Amino acid sequence: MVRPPTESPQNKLSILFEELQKILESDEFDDGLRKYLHESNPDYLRKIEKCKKDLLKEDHGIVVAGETSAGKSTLINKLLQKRIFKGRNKESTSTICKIRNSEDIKIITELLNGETEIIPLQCSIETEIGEKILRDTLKRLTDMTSSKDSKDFRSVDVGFPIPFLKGNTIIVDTPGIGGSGEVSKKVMEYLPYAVSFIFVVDVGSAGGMQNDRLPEILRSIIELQLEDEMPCFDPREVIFITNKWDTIARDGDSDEDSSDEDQEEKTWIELKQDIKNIWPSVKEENIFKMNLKHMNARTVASAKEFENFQHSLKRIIKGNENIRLLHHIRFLDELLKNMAKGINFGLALSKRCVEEQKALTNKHQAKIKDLKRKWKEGERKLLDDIQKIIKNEAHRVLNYMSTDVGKETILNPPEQKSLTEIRYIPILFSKEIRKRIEMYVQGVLH
Ligand SMILES: Nc1nc2c(ncn2[C@@H]2O[C@H](COP(=O)(O)OP(=O)(O)OP(=O)(O)O)[C@@H](O)[C@H]2O)c(=O)[nH]1
Ligand SMILES: [Mg+2]
Repeated sequence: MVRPPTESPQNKLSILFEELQKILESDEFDDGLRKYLHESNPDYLRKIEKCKKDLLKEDHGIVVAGETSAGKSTLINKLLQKRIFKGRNKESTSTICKIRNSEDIKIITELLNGETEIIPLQCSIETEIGEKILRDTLKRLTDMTSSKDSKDFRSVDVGFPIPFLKGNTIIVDTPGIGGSGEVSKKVMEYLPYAVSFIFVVDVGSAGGMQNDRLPEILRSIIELQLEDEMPCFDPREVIFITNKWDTIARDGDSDEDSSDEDQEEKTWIELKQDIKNIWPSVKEENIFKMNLKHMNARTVASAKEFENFQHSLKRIIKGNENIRLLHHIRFLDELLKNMAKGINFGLALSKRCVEEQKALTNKHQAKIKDLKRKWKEGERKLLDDIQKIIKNEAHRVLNYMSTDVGKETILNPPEQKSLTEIRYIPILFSKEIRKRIEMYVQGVLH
């Protein structure tokens, strides 16, 4: 597949993703931040990888897909108002055909082995002859009924002035699903490059939607989406064209009581329900009822329906302009915002820790200070109390000692000899008196 040029915005964005990836995987990116980002953007590393891969896809393909002979190539002719493909009654489109807006008419082929070749075309698409030259060239390159070699191309890229195709949006014609295996494989391989789909359903084919091979593609698309391989694809913007309503039998097979119109209306309601069942996100206004081959004055309803379809398609094309770039820029922006939030959150958390620790230390210090203050106060009070007790006790003792009973009890305790019985030798006598007073004081203090 063609890669965007080095200087292209896609490439620059891809480099940005690569740098971000390195930062996110480095040790500097701490676990707290990683955890934060996992919650805001689950699986962010895998998604970045997918973004990088998706940005390398140059094509914004609106892929026209459906069963063989459903009318895909006819639809594209109608859209371009040019008969660039020849309608065939049997399986015809053999390869992916990308149709893009380009000032000059040009065709580039890509072989299955990746080799590309420019096919020179000297004509103007605005002239009938120029249109025929292009049709004949494409017949040779994309139509298996004309050339067996056309199967060897992986894709054929055709450009000419198509004003309604904006940006790098392209319309992609695909081989029918249910055709020869090898061509179906090309469609499946191309699915991840699609940003939108137009599914064409042949209402006249036996069994209608029940037997259609379309659900195979739809299932593959759902799987690709689940694997994040089509991040820019919006399943609500899928278009279903139910085609070939003119081929529905009006031969009296229907109930006797109901008219052909009633029967057609019943089929239409059932078909819409079948489509909603297999693609629940489809919008009712994106299911169209058409006769692509016989769109003329007689089929006014079909022509009106085609106009509505063109409006829807133009809206989708406009919505898909630079879709890949915008989608991935939005993801990068969200990721960076969440990283910033995560970093701020981490900073706030660590700041809170420091502040909390500081507050705790202050609290402890205040507590210690308070304890010291209380201790000082207590100590003083205690000393005061002791002093008071001592003072009071001293007073009490002094008063007691001053009384006759006191003097008698202190100086003549029962277990000691009476002072009157002690021989009076002044030094020894005064020593004895001091000893008896001390004995009393000791007794008071204990
Ligand atoms: N009766 C009828 N035939 C139609 C209608 N639309 C397309 N056809 C015819 O159906 C045949 C197949 O049409 P294509 O446009 O080649 O179909 P396709 O889906 O591109 O087919 P492949 O490329 O082989 O998968 C052609 O002969 C068309 O003319 C329609 O509304 N009614
Ligand atoms: Mg075709």
